[in-house]
Amino acid sequence: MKKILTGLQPSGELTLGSLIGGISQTVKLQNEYESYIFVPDMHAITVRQDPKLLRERIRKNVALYLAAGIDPSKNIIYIQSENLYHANLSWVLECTTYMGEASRMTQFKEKSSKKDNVTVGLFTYPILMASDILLYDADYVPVGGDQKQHVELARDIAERFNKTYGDTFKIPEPLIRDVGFRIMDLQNPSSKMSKSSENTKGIIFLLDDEKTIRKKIMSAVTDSEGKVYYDTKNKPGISNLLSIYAALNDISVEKAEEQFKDYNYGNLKKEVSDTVVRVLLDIQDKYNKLINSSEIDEILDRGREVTNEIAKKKVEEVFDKIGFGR
Ligand code: ATP
Ligand code: LTN
Repeated sequence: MKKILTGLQPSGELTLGSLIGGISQTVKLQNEYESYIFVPDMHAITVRQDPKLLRERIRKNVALYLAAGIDPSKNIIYIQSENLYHANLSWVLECTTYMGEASRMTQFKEKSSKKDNVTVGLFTYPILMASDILLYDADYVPVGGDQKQHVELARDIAERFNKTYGDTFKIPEPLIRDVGFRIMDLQNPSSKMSKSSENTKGIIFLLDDEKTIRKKIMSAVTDSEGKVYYDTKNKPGISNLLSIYAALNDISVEKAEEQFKDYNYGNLKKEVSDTVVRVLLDIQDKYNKLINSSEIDEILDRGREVTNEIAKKKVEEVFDKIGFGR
């Protein structure tokens, strides 16, 4: 069976973008693949985190994965920092990566240009991500469009290592969902809906209440043309609403476009709100039952055990090949 592997950072509250671009892909694929989903808490500290909040969010992430349909009997679910091999392999991979290729990462360029105290960790972040992927010989990595370049870097690193030391790593491929691969901010539809943005008016969090969800969608920025059709360049706001609707109802954007072609913007927003509310209230209901349960700890204990065993073997193989130790 082929393997998929993905993770969602606990660096902020998960959003509708995280659900559509991240979790829901794994939910769809979990029956056909051996599936790994984890919480990359070590990635989260590339920017400063409050320790108490970070710990809360790690647990919240896991509860949300489960509430959104990740089946613990079909997935290995774990926390990155509970497996020390991730950081171990990452060092070796840092020494397999050139400054030039790491410097080309768009996400680093974007994030570092907006901050004052940029950490070295933010720069080497994609290499830790390569380690996450290569440790488990993942075939496919379901991610949003923004992470494609990082998976491509993991491929390049794996190929280089294999060429130098002999066949060691599987070459992974990104798996980008076609509909809604990039959900945009409702107030600023030319930028990604991001859990780390300062202005939360344009972001739907998975745990927002019904009133807030409706208010945010009804006040989404659109355009003055008054016609509903998909055109991300000239109509980013309307296109985003169509993408959200299509992704959550599992239909094509064309079908959504056809369905709403005679709607005015107010009615379109109302329909989109109804869909988002339906999906998120169902997730929240399940989340509330899970968040304080011991089920989460049992699942994570199992994940820690299984992944440590797999990762240990891979790291020992790597250390042996590069000549470490006695
Ligand atoms: P942010 O920039 O919001 O802090 P991130 O990219 O670090 O977030 P994660 O929550 O770690 O986000 O991402 C989990 C997955 O969801 C990734 O595969 C990412 O590509 C995807 N994703 C996040 N936001 C969006 C979005 N707005 N549209 C589509 N996919 C998204
Ligand atoms: N960088 C990713 C989170 C992430 C990840 C991974 C995703 C860390 N390690 C390994 C897939 C595979 C993000 O920001 N969304």
